[in-house]
Order: sequence, then structure tokens, then C-alpha cells
Amino acid sequence: MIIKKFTGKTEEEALAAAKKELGNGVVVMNVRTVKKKGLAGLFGAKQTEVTVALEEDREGLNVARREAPRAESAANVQRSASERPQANGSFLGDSSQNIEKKLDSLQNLLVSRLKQEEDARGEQSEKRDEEEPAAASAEAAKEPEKPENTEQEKFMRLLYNTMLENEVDEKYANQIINDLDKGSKADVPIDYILANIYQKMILKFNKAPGIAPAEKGPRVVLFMGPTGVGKTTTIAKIAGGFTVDEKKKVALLTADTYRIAAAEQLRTYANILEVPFRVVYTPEEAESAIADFSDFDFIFVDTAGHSHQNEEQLDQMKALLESVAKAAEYQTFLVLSAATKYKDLLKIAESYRKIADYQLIFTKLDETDALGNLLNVKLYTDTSIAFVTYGQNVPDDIEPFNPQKTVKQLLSTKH
Ligand SMILES: Nc1nc2c(ncn2[C@@H]2O[C@H](COP(=O)(O)OP(=O)(O)OP(=O)(O)O)[C@@H](O)[C@H]2O)c(=O)[nH]1
Ligand SMILES: [Mg+2]
Repeated sequence: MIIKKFTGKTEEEALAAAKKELGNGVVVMNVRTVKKKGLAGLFGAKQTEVTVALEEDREGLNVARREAPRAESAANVQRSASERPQANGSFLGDSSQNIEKKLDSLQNLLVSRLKQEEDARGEQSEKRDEEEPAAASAEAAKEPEKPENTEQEKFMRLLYNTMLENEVDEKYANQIINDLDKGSKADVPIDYILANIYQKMILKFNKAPGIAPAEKGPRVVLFMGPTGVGKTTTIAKIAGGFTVDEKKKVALLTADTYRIAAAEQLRTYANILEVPFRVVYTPEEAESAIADFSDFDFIFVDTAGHSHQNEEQLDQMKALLESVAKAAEYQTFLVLSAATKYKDLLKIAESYRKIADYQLIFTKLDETDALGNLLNVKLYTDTSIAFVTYGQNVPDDIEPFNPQKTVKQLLSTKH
């Protein structure tokens, strides 16, 4: 594995330099803004620094180059993270710049954790030897001495345990480690293992299309999901970005007629944003509202939160989707809270799968420090995560999903 940094005026320029030198197989691992070296830096000139990785096989052949499409998709993932949501919603800020911590610091953290574990084990066995010398020596006599685990094996076990601590499903953590196992030799450096696993995990989160403008007419975007996960708040955040920063024409509809307060909540946001708002009671009304807003760029539709076990409500949602499909190009988002139990998330994801092809939005990242469910649900549903939200502030507490940042968290210990 080659890991190298390239700089350029833009991310594209830095990536082009990387590809020129290392080929198309490079995988982008990090993007950040840096000050230009020398005098220019003093005057605040900024550059974009891209850290790329390239896999090599033993003969020095470029494996990644042969796997160019896959590696390229990783580059796209990175690009999507630094891009704003579609319609180039620049309102959300360049989240890739938030990744200040380098891969190195993650490695240091893991290595120090490994050392701590070893020290603890050493102390324990010393203690045992002191307490039960006879038993310890009997044990030693019984078992022929096993070869010491290699540093690499210990490191992989540590990464595996860290993933489990972050609530990655054992099944997926095993897959990731096993994938790596095959490719790694006993004597590869630890930073190779870390970079490799980091890259493989990023590849598992494929690029989300995000919210794309329609080819013709307005793009209707429906938000669905369980009660209280933050659907209405998320719509307000997204609508805020598109109207204020992107100057797009946005209209808001709510099909949530179960609670008066629910409609009022969205109406309030619509008033603040000075965008039209309408309550739709039936699928037909949704269709005619869409026709009325035919010269708008985006129509965001809020829906009533309900239990995924409620078949009747799921049928109503299906009817709404069918009407919307007749009236415009549409996309659906399933909004899930990162703080929901894993098993429940899977059931919810599955039941909504029956009625729509959705992208995911994870809310309430601020309410949990274990992000394993993002990877678990992503892999289970084989869809993609478009946005994450991390607080109640409208419109600020939202960003496009950033796989690099999440993978770093999944490989980080909480201590
Ligand atoms: N901590 C935290 N709270 C959030 C986040 N997103 C939304 N909330 C809060 O969650 C609560 C429910 O949000 P709503 O937007 O009303 O949720 P909903 O999914 O529309 O709820 P229903 O319409 O009742 O199904 C509110 O208090 C929000 O402020 C988030 O990312 N983090
Ligand atoms: Mg709501």
C-alpha cells in the first residue's frame, strides 16, 4: 500500500496529480484544506490536500489499477462527501474539511490501546503465576507452547473489538477482517493493515445520489419513517439550505394529518422560510398540489410517523407514493434515528422496503456514540446514506453523509 499526499488549487486538481503519478486506481482517503507553504501561506493562500492510497501486490504490480472501477467508486464516495447535496446544495458546508484528524493519529490511538491491553495481560499473568505457581506450571507443562500471536494478528483483533464496541454487527466486522486477512501477509506493517481496513470500510458505504433536481418539472422528495425520529425537523433543515443558500424554489407539503400540531410545526418552518405550504389529506390532493407547484424546483413532502407494524398506514403511504409518481419525478428518504435499537432498525428498514426504494437519513447522531448501526443498516438494506443530523438546530445540524468521518469513528476507541 502506498499512501501519499497531493496538493492542488482544488480537490480535482490534487486528485488529477495523484492519478497522473499513481494511476486511476488511487483511493481517496482524506481531503483537507491546507495553507500554502512559504510566503503565500502567510497571506492566507489555501490549497486542497488529498491523501490517496494505492494497493500494490507483491510483484509490485498495481492491483488497484486492475480494480479501477471499484477504486474509482471510492474516489467518488470521497467526492460526494466533499460535494454539497445535489442541486449542489452548498448550504451544508464542506464536511470533508471537518476531518482534521489524520489517519496517523488513529493509528497512534490504536497502537497505544494495543500496548495497554498487553500491559494489562502481562500484569494478570504475573499475578496468576504469583498466586498459583503450581497450577501455572502444570498448565505450562500440559500445553505445548503456542507460537506468540503476531503483532499483526493482535492489531486485527483490536480493530475487530473496536468495531464491536462501536456496535458494528459481528457478521460485518468478521467480513471486514476476513477480507483483509486473505490479502495481508504476516509481516506487513501495521499501518498497511489500518489503511487497508479503512479503505475497505469506506468502499462499503457507496455513494448516495442525494437530492437531485428533476430532469423536468419539480423534484418531489418524500420523507418517511417511524414517529419522532426527526422527519419534520430534517425537512426544515434541508429546505432551509435549498432556499436560503441555493436560492431554489421550494414548496412544502404535509401528508401528516394525524396530529394538528404536526402540520403546524411544518407550517411554522414554511412561514420562516417564506415558502408555500399545503396540507394534503388524500393522495389525489397531493397530486393536485404538485400540479399547482409545477414551476418549483423542489417539493418536500412530510409524512406521518407510524409504526412499521401498522400495515394500514403502510398501505396509505404506498397509495401516496403512487399518486406522487403519477404527478412528478420523485425520491424517497427513510429517516431513522441512530439511537434506535439495531433489531428494530432492521425491521423498520425491511417494512419500508416493501413500498419504496429509499435512501437513508440518520438522525440524532448526537444521542449515541456508537455508529455501528449506520454500517449495519447500510449493508443490510444495500442502499446508501445521504444525510446525517446531529442536533435540534435548524438548519445547521445536518450534513451530507461522510464515509471517511464515520469509518474513523467506527475504528476509534471511546477511551
Ligand atoms: N438530539 C437531536 N434531536 C433531534 C434531531 N432531529 C430532530 N430532533 C428532535 O426530535 C424531536 C422530534 O422531531 P420531529 O422532526 O418532530 O420528528 P418527526 O419524525 O417529524 O416526528 P412525528 O411527526 O411525530 O413522527 C424534536 O424534538 C426534534 O427537535 C437530531 O438530529 N438530534
Ligand atoms: Mg413530523
